[in-house]
Amino acid sequence: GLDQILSLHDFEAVARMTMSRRGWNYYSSGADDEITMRENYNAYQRVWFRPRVLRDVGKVDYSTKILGFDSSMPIYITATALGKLGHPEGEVCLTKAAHEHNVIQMIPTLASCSFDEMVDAAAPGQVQFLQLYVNSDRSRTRKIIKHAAERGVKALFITVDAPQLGRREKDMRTKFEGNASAHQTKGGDKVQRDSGAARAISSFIDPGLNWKDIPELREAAGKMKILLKGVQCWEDAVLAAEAGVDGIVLSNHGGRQLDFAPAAITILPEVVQQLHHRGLLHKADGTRFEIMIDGGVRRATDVLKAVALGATAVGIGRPMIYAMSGYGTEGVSRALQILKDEFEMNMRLIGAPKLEDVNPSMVDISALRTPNVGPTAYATNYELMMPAGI
Ligand code: HOC
Repeated sequence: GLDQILSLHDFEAVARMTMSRRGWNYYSSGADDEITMRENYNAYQRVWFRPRVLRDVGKVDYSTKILGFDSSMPIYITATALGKLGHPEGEVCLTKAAHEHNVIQMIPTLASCSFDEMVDAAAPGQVQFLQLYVNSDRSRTRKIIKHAAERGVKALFITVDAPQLGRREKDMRTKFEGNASAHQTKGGDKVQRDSGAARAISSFIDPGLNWKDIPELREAAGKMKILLKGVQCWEDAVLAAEAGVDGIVLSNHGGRQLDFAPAAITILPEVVQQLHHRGLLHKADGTRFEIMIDGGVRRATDVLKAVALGATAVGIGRPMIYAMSGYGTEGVSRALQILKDEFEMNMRLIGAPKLEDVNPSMVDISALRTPNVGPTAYATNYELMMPAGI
């Protein structure tokens, strides 16, 4: 049962054993040889702490603000598509658990639940962000943005790492039989039903999207914050800051798009440094150009490493979907509680009473660029990870 789940890994083990083959193949797959997907996880093992002692850690506070909005911890539930492949209630489970734990949910464009269902499931005042794929038919995109603003969404995350779908062979081997017609483009492009869930839902996305489109999207966003999700090098981080967006997510889409894209944590230090050198980290109004990262996060220690290196917050995707798949809202809630417990303990052990204390001096990144040698702790042996009695 749920009480035997001790870590985010355990949810993955349960999901693998209990999910439909289609669901598992969709969520767990990465692009090509899944090198980037594994590297996302492995890279965190090359960042070590420099713990401090005697710092009065009787009380620790890991609450923070993300884009100015309160969050109980420096994480958010990032967008993942097709939640009902995991659980019949779909993404509203994420919405409800996010509220219980005061964390922010990023609503996915390609969710199984409708956008309105996810907003309706939110508690009064609950902050939600929206991840957005830009449609080849821009009037549709403008309509979505307008509706999001009317429904109180606080920030838009424009996905920029997916001009075309990555090749996830595990997913492609499962035939998609869902009703994908809603996602057909206006021009009548055929949805390819015979090659995986991802391909069936992605044909409307505009590969022509480019930097010149950003001002218009910025304008359409109005009072909502706007960020680019899927930046993968410092040059583009600089262009994003110069384009006047509110921040970026360094992300390779969970290793599902370009294989051999770098893990976000490995490029975070140079992104922060280059923005800092150009005076782009702080905006004229005193707010920060926020840098978030995602991919491969399974532990609060991973998040603390990212925070130490300058990330505002870290997106967690697959682990939340796995928790939801096994146990619905309760599972996601448990996953978030596990992370809170891990934050509390690890902030004590590194000697950081507050998140502001988690700065670059608290990590040693000398091994960051050295590839892992030999087997890593990446848990591919799911039988070993499986908690007893499940
Ligand atoms: C070209 C569009 O984010 C996934 C989802 C959907 C991908 C659409 C990509 O499967 O990673």
